[in-house]
Formats: sequence, C-alpha cells, structure tokens
Amino acid sequence: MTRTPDLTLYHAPRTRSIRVRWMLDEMGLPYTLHRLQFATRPAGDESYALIHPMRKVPALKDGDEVVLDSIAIMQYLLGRYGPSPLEVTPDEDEYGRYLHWLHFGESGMIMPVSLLLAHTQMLPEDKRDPKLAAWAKYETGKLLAFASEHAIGDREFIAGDRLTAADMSLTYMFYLLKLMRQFTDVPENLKAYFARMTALPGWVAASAD
Ligand SMILES: N[C@@H](CCC(=O)N[C@@H](CS)C(=O)NCC(=O)O)C(=O)O
Repeated sequence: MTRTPDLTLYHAPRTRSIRVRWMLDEMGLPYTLHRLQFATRPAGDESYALIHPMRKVPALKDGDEVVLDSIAIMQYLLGRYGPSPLEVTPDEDEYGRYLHWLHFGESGMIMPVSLLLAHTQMLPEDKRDPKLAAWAKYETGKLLAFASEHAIGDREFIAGDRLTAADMSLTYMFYLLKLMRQFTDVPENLKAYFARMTALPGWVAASAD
C-alpha cells in the first residue's frame, strides 16, 4: 500500500454497498461509513448528488477521488490498497475465471434480474407486464443454472480456492434475488453456497445494518 487511504463508503442496508463494506472489512482498511436514506429513491438527499449524480448506492470517496459502481469500487480497492488474497492475480491459474465471475455477478446477471424486479415488484401494478416477468424469470433461471454448474459445481469458493471479490459479487446478486423472493427452486449446490457465504462473519457484519 503506497497511499494513505481516506475512505468514505456511502451505504444503505440491503444494497450493493454490502459488497464494498465486506471488502473494506476483510482488507482491514479504515473508512467512514456514511449512511444514506434509501426508503425513497433516489438515495440520500440532494447533497448526495455531489458524490453520485444519479444518487445510486454505493459510492466510495477516497480523498478527492470518487469511484462509482460496486464492482469498479472493489477493483479500485484491490488495485490501490492490495495486494490482498481477495484478488486472483494475473500470475495465477484462475485469473480469467475470477474476472469472468466477478463481472458476471453484476453485468452478466443484471438485465433479467432488473426486469424481474421491475415487473414483479417495483413498477405500479398496472405497468407490470406478466409476459415480460415470466421471460425474465426464465432467463434468470438459466443464469442461475449456469452459475450452479460452472461457477460453483462442488467448489467451496468461485476461484483461487479462497474467498475473493468474485464471491462477494455473486453473493450479493443471489441475496438480491432472495430479497425479491425469487431465489426459490435453485440448484442445491447454489443454495448451499449461498448459505455458506452469508454465514461468513464478514457478510454477516456488512449486511447487518
Ligand atoms: N451497477 C451499479 C448499480 C447501482 C444501483 O443500481 N444501486 C441500487 C441499490 S443496490 C440503487 O441505488 N438503486 C436506487 C435507484 O436506482 O434509484 C453498482 O454495482 O453499484
């Protein structure tokens, strides 16, 4: 670590800021937790737009620098304040696998998961499209089957035989599906993986409030 961290995490319970909080704690980095209101959207109050112009969560401030998007923030922390075992590095065998699942947990899954969320819960009832909801459910199921078979299989962790940012990424997306009551009928190994990850003290602390 060559720089002194001056970190503030903008956080709200049950949001993707859990990923970042989990990583900050695992890396033992000092930070200020800035809690945002999330009961109404967008998050925070108007002053939060100076940090995140779209007022989404999370955001990380490090001195004068602001980083948005949970996966980018995790990569920022690992790059700037690593090395950390939470990252699989280019000299390791499973570097490509790690990168794939790190991003799959957000960008690979978000389209059907967002449609499912919108058309089952977030939109006013008269704006929900049941056909779109059914399609999103089907597509989400395919992604979960893919993750079950190829990310997890009979592994304990996704890559590198240890907890990494790829686990933090996927665990949050499964948690979001669970919050939406859409984490039902999932393959047993995926269910067991999710139970293992969410029993880890790091997840428990980061997701507590
Ligand atoms: N890809 C972004 C997604 C950010 C995002 O959409 N966050 C949600 C909470 S988990 C949010 O702020 N939603 C409120 C809104 O969209 O107004 C990330 O990974 O940080």
